[in-house]
Amino acid sequence: MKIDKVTLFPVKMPLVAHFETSFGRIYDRECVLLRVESEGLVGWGECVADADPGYSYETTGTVMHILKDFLLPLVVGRNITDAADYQNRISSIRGHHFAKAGFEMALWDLMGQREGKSLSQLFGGIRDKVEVGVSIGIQDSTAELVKRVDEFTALGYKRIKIKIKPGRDISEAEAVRKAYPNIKLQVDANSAYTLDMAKSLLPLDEMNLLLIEQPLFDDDIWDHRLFQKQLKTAICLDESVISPRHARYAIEMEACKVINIKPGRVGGLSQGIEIAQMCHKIGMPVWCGGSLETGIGRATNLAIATLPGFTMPGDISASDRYYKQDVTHDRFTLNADSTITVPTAPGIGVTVDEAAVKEFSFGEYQTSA
Ligand code: OSB
Ligand code: MG
Repeated sequence: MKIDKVTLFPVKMPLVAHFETSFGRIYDRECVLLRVESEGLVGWGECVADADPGYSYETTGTVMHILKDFLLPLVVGRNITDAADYQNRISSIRGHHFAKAGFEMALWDLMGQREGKSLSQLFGGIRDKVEVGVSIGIQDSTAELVKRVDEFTALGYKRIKIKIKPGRDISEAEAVRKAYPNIKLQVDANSAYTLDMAKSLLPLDEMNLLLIEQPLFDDDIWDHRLFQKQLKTAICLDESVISPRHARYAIEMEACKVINIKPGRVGGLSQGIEIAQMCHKIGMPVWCGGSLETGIGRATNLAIATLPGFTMPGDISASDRYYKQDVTHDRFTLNADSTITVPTAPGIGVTVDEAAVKEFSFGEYQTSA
């Protein structure tokens, strides 16, 4: 695909409700959207950065910088044959996976449109609906958290994830477990504990959780191995698995029993697919994580989650859970069986509301061949 023109839109979108993790609370979500023109087609991608370097070192600002000054000059005006060719061309850039993944997403959209195939078809997906859950942030009180869980279970979500942090962990999980003795429940610490502090999490091991997500440092694999040895419950790595290579390290070290795949974090859909295939081969379950995506990233997350290895519910909730106004005309809704239907139209399979993109944008940038 000859890359003719790229427009970057850093956007700031109000969330329907604040979202709090162990690294902070947000009321709006920032990300960078890419509009890529190629051979008369328009493809869209989403870089899942945020305003602050809380989840990752990448921010809206670093994504704009890396794309403008380093990545786009390597691809604009070039003929890119596929995702492998793209990854090869940008391999001189270290890190910055959100930036890399955003352009790759737009490339997949273009390739799908050219071939008249949906992303799920291009990836070799095997389902038309994906089992999903909801990720609930830290609330002002435990009672408030249980109320939020009540609301989401009433909407039909059959898998609940709650965010935890030191001092707001056992009490929160216990309260939700007591209110819902049989619900699929998991917790996410977003790297808030040291191995030493993690001893305080041992009571979680008696609460029949699906998994404990990223309890230790964001760049750690070894200490997770040591903590996993102390638990019956599966540790799931999120932040630490930044590439297929890191997934292999985690598997070989027995640092986890499950992996959360986020295409952005691992540097692109192609890299997420590689991890999924690696895990599927050895029978390690994976699921698709989320980063409060717009309709663009949500569509591609659904597509990758149709691959055979994705056997656990994803953090891919309905559009209403995040945004009153999205940047796609299409909105995703929850089916009665706690699934979301995967787009079938060519490419990402959703249509972008360009007026909404412009409305949320705070400084677009354009470059062409
Ligand atoms: O750690 O999984 C995470 C959101 C932003 C950053 C990190 C995470 C999350 C979520 C939300 O848990 C998942 C979603 O609903 O998109
Ligand atoms: Mg996580």
